[in-house]
Amino acid sequence: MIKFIHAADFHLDAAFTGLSPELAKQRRGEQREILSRFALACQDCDLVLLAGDLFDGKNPYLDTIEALKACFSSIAAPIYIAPGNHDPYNEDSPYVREDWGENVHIFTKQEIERIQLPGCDLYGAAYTQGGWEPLRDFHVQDESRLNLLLLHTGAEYNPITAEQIANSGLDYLALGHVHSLQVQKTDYTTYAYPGCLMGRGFDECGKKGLLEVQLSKVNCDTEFIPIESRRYEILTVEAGEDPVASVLEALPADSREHCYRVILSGPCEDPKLPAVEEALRDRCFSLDLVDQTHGIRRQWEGIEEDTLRGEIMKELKSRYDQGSEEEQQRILTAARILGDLMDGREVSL
Ligand SMILES: [Mn+2]
Repeated sequence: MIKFIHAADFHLDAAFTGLSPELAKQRRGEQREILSRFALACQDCDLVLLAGDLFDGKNPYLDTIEALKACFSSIAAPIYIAPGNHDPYNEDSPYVREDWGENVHIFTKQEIERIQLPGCDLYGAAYTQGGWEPLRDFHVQDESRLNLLLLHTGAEYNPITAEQIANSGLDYLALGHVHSLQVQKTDYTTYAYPGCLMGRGFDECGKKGLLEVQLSKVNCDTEFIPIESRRYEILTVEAGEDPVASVLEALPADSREHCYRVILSGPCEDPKLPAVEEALRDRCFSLDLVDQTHGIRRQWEGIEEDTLRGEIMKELKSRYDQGSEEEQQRILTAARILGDLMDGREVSL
């Protein structure tokens, strides 16, 4: 059995475009601190597999390069890197320019290479320009060994298929590119994306981290290990009569550490956005407040008119009055959406 760490998509020095310039700078600094927590999680393993996109672009800050080098040198295990589409292996890549230390091996070619290690055969390839099918005609060379493949790949660049994975003879396929955690199995092969190491926007919500894998010929145990970091969270809150109180009640105790998108929803005459914003300012690392409330009085609005709107509202109201509870909910939603559409408001679902 071997025990290894599988991580990917650090995206160091990402722009954090959703934050103010000061907060974005702070977050880039924090990315470097996260590396030391990452290194701690890599103690006590046989291998570290990094499946690309460690850098967000080809010109990371020097401080970032130094932080990553320090991270690598504090890890006892050998580290293998398969560069990704954000940090492709080519002549002006930091992977070429810098000396990453003796325990770091970087795959350099857009073709699968085999490295024979004491506990396993490790295969890997770099992303250089994309446009190939890494697993086409691939099969491991020695099925009696533990076989691992490290690869940064996505459907739009270097597609792989479930059938190719199933025919690969691999025990574990360590992937990068997809920023959410995914662990899947064929009859024989476990293939996984650990997700990104830290969130950078509301499309990367929740806890982020790495996979710790214990692999033998008969078993594969994967454990997700979160790396403490600021999270992105989306919170939908029924505004109710007192939107400030509703939002404060919905926020978890550790909200100050994290980036929040708070969506105010439901019927509400006045969502009191400035007051909500003021109340939340010190309760979140960053706040993106979205108003999706709809006015109470807008229900059946225009029903008295002698217009198309009036006719539709009368029809809906009569169905509402005779409908079951479930139908009434649907009719209310329909009436609200119709009202929004006819008034040219943004439709809130
Ligand atoms: Mn990526």
